[in-house]
Amino acid sequence: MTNLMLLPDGMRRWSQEQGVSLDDGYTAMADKLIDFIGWAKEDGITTLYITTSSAANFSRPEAAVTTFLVAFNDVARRCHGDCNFDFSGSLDLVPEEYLTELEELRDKSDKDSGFTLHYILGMSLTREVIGIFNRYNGKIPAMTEEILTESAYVTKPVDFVIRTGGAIRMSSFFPLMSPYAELHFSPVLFPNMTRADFDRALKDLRGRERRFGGYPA
Ligand code: GPP
Ligand code: MG
Repeated sequence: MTNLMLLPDGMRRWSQEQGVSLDDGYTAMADKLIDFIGWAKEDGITTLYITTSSAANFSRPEAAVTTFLVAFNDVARRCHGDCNFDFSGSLDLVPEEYLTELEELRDKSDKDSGFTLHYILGMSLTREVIGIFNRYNGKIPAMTEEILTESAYVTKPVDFVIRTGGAIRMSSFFPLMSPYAELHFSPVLFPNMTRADFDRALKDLRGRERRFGGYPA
């Protein structure tokens, strides 16, 4: 039971390199995501989290925001029949029409497929924590780890994270309750990612000694 979080980065640069539009870059991302989902399934990953946006991404020009929203909804539409589809995040940032479709796809998706695809939209640690505080403020005697966990954008600890596109940082994509997630940073622009790159990333991540704060076994 291994879960994986993917931060697909590098579409704007890929579009520039290829001399194509940003829309075409995100279409290439969508096609690659379909491949990636297949690789993850073949590799025994049981849940794939995809960070589809940070809260800050919504301050991009409107056309660029529409481009990424359209591309991710397209992927969910294409694969919801073969997976249990779910999503979470700063949903107040997401225009209604996209959310409504994601809800329909979630409800229609194959709950018993044994593979979960989970989008996190509008990621932001500050929004996440402030949202949880405001939901419970004055209603509970004290915050507990259980309440924090069940309210987080990602409620299960993430095992592995892959970020493509060359940046060695998490930006605001860190899953709040996953302090021991193993991180792999790939220089490859996401639309260029190959099965060999995926295998290399998983080999690296699976080879790590995970100690969860303890001494080696
Ligand atoms: C960023 O690519 C990708 C998204 C908007 C998806 C969520 C963001 C992550 C970083 C996971 P981009 O359009 O920013 O391309 P580039 O990195 O080339 O500027
Ligand atoms: Mg980027």
